[in-house]
Amino acid sequence: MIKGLIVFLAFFLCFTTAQAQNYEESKVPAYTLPEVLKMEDGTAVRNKASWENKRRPEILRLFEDNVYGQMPKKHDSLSFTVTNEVPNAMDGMARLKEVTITAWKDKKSADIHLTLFIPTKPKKPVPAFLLINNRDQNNTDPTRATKSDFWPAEMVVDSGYAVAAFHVSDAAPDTKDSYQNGILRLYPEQLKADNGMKAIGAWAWAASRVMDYFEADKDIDARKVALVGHSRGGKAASWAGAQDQRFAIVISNNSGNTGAALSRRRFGETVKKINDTFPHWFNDNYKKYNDNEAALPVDQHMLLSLIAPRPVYVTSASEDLWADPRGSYISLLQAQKAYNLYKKPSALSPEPPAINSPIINSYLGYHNREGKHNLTAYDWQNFIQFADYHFTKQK
Ligand code: GTR
Repeated sequence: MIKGLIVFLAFFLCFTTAQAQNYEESKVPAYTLPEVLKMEDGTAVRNKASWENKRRPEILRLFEDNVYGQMPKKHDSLSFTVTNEVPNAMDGMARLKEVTITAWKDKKSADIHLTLFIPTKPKKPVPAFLLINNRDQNNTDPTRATKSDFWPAEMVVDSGYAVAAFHVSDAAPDTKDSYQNGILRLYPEQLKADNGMKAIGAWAWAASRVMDYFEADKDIDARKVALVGHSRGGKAASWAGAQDQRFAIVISNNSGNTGAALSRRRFGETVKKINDTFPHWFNDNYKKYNDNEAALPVDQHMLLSLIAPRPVYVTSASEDLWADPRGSYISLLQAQKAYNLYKKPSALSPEPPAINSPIINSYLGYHNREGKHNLTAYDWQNFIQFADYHFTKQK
């Protein structure tokens, strides 16, 4: 009898929690987005100069304080150690380099392990794709015994790009009890601050250290690096790209809540849901906005606007309602305002494009792939076309 009651209660709780998330467009609440081009004091931003000198830094600070946490700028030193090199990897198509990037601060160090394939054919330096890998390490197997569409390295190399990846666990292990054991060991003060960096910030920080390495590797054209992240990795890639203007292209794949999707729409995953499930991703201040999105001084269109004038590509998947495809597209549309200051053309239509109809020839690119939440060969094919367009065809 008691057992029956407990089973009933468990089902009831699961059911009501699942019901709490909205998947109906008609139930999206009315909302007002903060203006990309209006300062907190109400001053309008009319040109590049006031965007770059005033509004952009203001938005960055708002995201640091209220969402992702501070991005520590200082370390004592950085070293790069090539731990393995295979000149004829991928049947001669590429040179493999495995590199340990070590950051030192206050006599403490943290390692980020980079796997990098550089095509042997084209002239050096070559443009590159960097993936923040939030899935199993096998997805970026340096031996290529395991191959995965999550990181189709052969396809990327065959298209004339170097392809690289690091795993999020090096920067911050992805649990609430262990995220402190990566690069946050160098920045213990962050753990005590309400606006302190947590896991997503740490992953973004690590992407920038890889960029430091690229700048030192003569085979890589560091001015042509596309940063890719999927889902939680896509949130980190967007934040890294917003911060670090050395990333020439930013690709936010199925990044959803606190990635590309607008929080105020409360469609699919919400701020409360993400904070409750992943308390170690965003800073402590962000918890104040649980069920209180209207009080946020930012929304995610402002994160995308920070990438301007560099090309940005956002994706959704048709069955991935949790990540709010429509809300991600509206967010991208709103970010256009910053691109307009630079007169960077956009081919975005007012309504989201049909499924599997990518928008490539545009500073703001997008596709909604048919299928589930994932990073697939289809997605990568479009990333490559987007990079081809911006790095070679469109000058
Ligand atoms: C989900 C989470 C999403 C997304 C996803 C993923 O559980 O709610 O925000 O990050 O994980 O990373 O695949």
